[in-house]
Amino acid sequence: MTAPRSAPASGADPCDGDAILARLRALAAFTDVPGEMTRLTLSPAHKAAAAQVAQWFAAAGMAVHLDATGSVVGRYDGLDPHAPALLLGSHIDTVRNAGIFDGNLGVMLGLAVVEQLATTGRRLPFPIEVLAFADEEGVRFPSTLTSSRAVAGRFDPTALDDVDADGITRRAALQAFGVMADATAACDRTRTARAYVEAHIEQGPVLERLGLPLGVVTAIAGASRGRVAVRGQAGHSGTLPMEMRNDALTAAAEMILAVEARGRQEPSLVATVGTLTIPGAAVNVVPGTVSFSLDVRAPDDHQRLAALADILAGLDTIAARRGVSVAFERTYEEAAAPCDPALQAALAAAVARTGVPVHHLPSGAGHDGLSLNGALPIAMLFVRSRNGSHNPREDASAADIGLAARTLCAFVEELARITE
Ligand code: HGY
Ligand code: MN
Ligand code: MN
Repeated sequence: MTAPRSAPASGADPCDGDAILARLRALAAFTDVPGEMTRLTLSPAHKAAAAQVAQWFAAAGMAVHLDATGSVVGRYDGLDPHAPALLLGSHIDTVRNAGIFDGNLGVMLGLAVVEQLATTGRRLPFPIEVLAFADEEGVRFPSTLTSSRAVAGRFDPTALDDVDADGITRRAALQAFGVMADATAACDRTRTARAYVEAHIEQGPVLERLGLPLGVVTAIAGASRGRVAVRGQAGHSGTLPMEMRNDALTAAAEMILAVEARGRQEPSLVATVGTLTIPGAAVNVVPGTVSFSLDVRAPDDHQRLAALADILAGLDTIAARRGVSVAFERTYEEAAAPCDPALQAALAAAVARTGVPVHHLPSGAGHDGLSLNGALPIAMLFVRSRNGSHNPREDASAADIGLAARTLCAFVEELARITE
């Protein structure tokens, strides 16, 4: 536990959007791939970024520790140190060649709230904790949300045996990161926290189209993820007649288009194939083995599971017709998570206080709040973003970031008011 140090420099405005943006850019320097934002969970860049976040948390007057899943946890005590804490934060792991806002912005906004309180010496009736979750994107290992699941008391120990593309287990990666991988029970906050509230860029076009800087999230879409393995018969591309082929790649190609077609059938459903792997690929070899990822999401769980069932049945039909085998391994499943109505109302009141029209919207993207569904009340504040997300053009303005910081500050004061 790092001893809390002094509050931020006097006179600085913790909610200044340009200053928060500057911090995000400084944090983006911690990347595993120079020239782009790639910070996979428990990587060297993640460790350096976690150290930097811990330093900022400590400078803001928080007591800081690294939890057993690699998340940085900062605590700013309240008047009653035994009161259940309000958890703020987001994740600092990224996808490959990401933007600098996805996840990281929510952590910097949680930090800004504490800095604002520390600057004025304000203590709320309850503690605030800011979490920089270590594992939300699920890019390096097959399972994901392990950090927030640990906070929800739902950590699955089998995730420690997940293996990355280099054959490194999550357990080994956590040990190299410097944490006790088996101590996740201590992460469980279900009895010592009151709520989890995350600010995040919207990552979609809604707020931009409406010309609104902020949005209050109603629910987070549920998701099913997995890996599809297609096995045919490898062959010589020059000697194997077309009618005798069991080509795993052309079968997979037809399957991938079938996934897209099913996803298009309903407006709020999405179905995506994000990765395609062809082991031993060569220009003159008919592929015998292919695998691809599957990501199916919807705001309604029945809708999502029905679509997944249709997709898997469609893969079987294509496989039978083409004389290949197909197998689906589910690697991730989270039900849709409704946001707490009282927290939504408090967020909406805070948004209104900043003079911004209140708009409620669902989240198609997954977030750490999915893990906490049912364990803690959750809520999310969306910040307008441009150019989508999961790409380096992802963007949010300093003005909107400043507005989000002030809104979160107003939100915690609103929570304090209804608590006192
Ligand atoms: O996949 C998601 O929706 C999130 O960005 N991890
Ligand atoms: Mn995110
Ligand atoms: Mn993301």
